[in-house]
Amino acid sequence: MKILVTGGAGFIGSNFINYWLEKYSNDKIINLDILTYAGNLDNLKTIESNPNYTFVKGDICDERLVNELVKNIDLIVHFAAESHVDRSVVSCEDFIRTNVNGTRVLLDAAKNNKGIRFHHISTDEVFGSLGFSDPKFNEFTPYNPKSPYSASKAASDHLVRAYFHTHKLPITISNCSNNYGEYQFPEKLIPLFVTNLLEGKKIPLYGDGKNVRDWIYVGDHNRGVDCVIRKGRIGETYCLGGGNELSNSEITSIILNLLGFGEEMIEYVSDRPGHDLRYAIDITKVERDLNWYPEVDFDAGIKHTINWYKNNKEWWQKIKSGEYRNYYRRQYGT
Ligand code: NAD
Ligand code: TDX
Repeated sequence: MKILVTGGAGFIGSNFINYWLEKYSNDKIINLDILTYAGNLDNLKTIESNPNYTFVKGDICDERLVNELVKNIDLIVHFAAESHVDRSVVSCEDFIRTNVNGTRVLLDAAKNNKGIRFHHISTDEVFGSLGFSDPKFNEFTPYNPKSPYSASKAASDHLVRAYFHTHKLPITISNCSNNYGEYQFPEKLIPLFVTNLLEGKKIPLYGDGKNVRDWIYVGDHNRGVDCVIRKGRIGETYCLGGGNELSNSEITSIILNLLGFGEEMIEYVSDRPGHDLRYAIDITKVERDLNWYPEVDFDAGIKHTINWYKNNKEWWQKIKSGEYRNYYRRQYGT
């Protein structure tokens, strides 16, 4: 099989490429990534000389390039996106451009070149925000995105489904909860807090810290994507989640304990505007239909992740001393 992966130099996409080429060593992957601040070829060092892997630096919004690349492709796995909610609060122009129009460009290219299967990577944030005692999100939950990021992802999900209904494009969608693991860009909660503590810096907890997320190890997410690609029904959506609901305060305490720091390292900062209270995913459908369930328990996953950041300081120090440093200064004034 020949696969076009978009956004394969990011956190989840690079994990997917490493996973896929190890498991399906005869498949060929083209990785189309423009290398925004979040794209990093260091994430792909172990496979860069694999003859079945090709990297193309380019924009998913570039119709000519995308049309060229999809020739002879069997499957598109679409990870490329602007992915950070806080950035979408500051400005959402890039989010609309990449997440909405970029997805449209890929869908058109798939439509115009018969026989291409399209798998779209999406998020649980399209469903909005749960109260503490609300039932979890599932495949029937109405869309109700609240941030500019989640609104752009919801728009892309709707477009993908519209191309299935209107043009009979063979699509599937997966909506996953919060990922964690190695190579996650240190702007997201877990890698930001871990790397700050490793540098002896404080950790900025938004609001009262009571917001809840459902955490999944990135490798479990990508095994789920694999199951949806191989066994999912065309036209359908699959919700993937880790079954690990934790408040941000709970996550913070776990990280502080594992790194041997106390609560004095917490800096309570103003809340994210429009901060979604709780995400949680009901995985009944994927367990029943695809026999998929997360395998990495949170205690083991977070220890593994923290150790990875401890042992790979060069990877994140390079990022934090570059463009990201200016971003961090703007956000937190330090
Ligand atoms: P990331 O920000 O780490 O990586 C995104 C990648 O897309 C980067 O390599 C970037 O260079 C690339 N990219 C951005 N704009 C592009 C463009 N115009 N053309 C080509 N490449 C472009 O993101 P991530 O956390 O790995 O998320 C990947 C996907 O998974 C996204 O679609 C995101 O919405 C979704 N998702 C993420 C999570 C999570 O917890 N991180 C959870 C559920 C779903
Ligand atoms: O410095 C911080 N302090 C803090 O309290 C950061 C960066 C975050 N938080 C809080 C906000 C959230 O409640 O931690 C929680 C997690 O925040 P993020 O890591 O920014 O993730 P989130 O906003 O939940 O979105 C993530 O999961 C769903 C990904 O970034 C999305 O791409 C994915 O779709």
